[in-house]
Amino acid sequence: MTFPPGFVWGTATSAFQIEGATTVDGRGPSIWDTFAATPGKVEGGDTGEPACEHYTRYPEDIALMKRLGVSSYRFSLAWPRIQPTGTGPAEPRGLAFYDRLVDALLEAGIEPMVTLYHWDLPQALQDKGGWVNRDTVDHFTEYARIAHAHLGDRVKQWTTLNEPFCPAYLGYGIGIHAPGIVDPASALVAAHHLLLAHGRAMTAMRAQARPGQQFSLVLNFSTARVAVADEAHLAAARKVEGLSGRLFLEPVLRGVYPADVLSEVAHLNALAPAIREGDLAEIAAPIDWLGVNYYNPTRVAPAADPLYETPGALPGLRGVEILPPEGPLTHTGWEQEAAALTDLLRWLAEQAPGMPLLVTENGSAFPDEVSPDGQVHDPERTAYLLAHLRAVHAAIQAGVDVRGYLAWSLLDNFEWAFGYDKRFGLVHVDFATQARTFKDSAHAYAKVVAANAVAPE
Ligand code: IFM
Repeated sequence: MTFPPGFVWGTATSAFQIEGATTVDGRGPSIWDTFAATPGKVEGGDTGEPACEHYTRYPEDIALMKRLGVSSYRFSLAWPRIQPTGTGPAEPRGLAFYDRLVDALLEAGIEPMVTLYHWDLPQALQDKGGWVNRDTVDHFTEYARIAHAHLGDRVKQWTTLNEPFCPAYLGYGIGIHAPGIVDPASALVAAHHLLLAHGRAMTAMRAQARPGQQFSLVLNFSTARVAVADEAHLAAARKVEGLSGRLFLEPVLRGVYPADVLSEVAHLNALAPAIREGDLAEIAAPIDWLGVNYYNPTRVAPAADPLYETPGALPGLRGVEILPPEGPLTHTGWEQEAAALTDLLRWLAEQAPGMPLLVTENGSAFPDEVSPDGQVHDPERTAYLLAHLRAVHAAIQAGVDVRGYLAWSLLDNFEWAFGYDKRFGLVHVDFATQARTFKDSAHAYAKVVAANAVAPE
């Protein structure tokens, strides 16, 4: 099952999850430093230290990418390294780290793909309300301008945000991510401000862009699955997909919030009042491609009571039951269904005709250990990886314009509220010694990359 010529193969990470070195070279505290230092917020009391010590070990990590054979590396910049308090002049030592990283990637023949925001908001901005405060939109735009002006002579691929769903809904709605606020209305306001920050930063970067640069947004999607395709079940699925996916997608593609989603959340009286004239036109600034993160489907059913307040991350959702996932599950308790990725990509192609898609994250956590033979045998991850690659191939065969696949993640890393216990890496990290070991899944991925093809099941 061969992929198109020029198909982009890569891996993805994010700053807070791998860098460590949270107090060096002028870096300011981020909301994740604060959250992780708060007892009970992160499993095992884990923090952003040591993570993978990527701040100093990046040459070794680039060597791992070379060994995988990938041509692209998606990583994020830590805003608090570049502007320690979120505003004001750039910290040269923070920029210098990303200079070293980008230069070393280019030297290795690997294309850097920069994400500006993967959830590590400077704490000083959170102290003023964070993403609920509209001023954060302009601060983000200024940060984007600084980062893009500095690295734009070498970096061609720019993504504004990774998965705005997570900082908005998990961070402000149910509080299981930083900054730990539990208020569904704030979640919707944060979502709007994140989208506005995306659009405004996109326009600011385009205004100073060099030829050949591309700008994008990365969204996460979880296909809703129903046991019975009757009207009530399909309506439940539509509500879930609306609040989790279309609320972020449609304003970017079409400059409107979906009417059904606006009406679903109207009782919170939060989203509509946050929208000002001109916002949606800004959010709809054209993107060059859409990044798609997919891990698992969500099983849904209608609730008996239409006003039943659905527990979980979706702010204001009513009348829907989120059903338990069906096994075998990954270590994060997520259902595994590769066909849902094919369906998702096909659906996106219908939603956004002509828009190139990249699978910017996909992967699975399993409790891996280094075996006595010195290897890491991870048959479940290998099976998950190959099944999802076949699913991407199926979408391409069906005519979807998928340009690349970036495996999550290069390394085992800090998996947010789960701490270091949930391992998503193709490469195992022993956090006590920082030893890196290729897992069997890494060997399998390297084979696929080398062949530009995945073997049929
Ligand atoms: O580790 C995260 C990543 O930061 C964002 N997308 C999902 C991954 C796995 O949970």
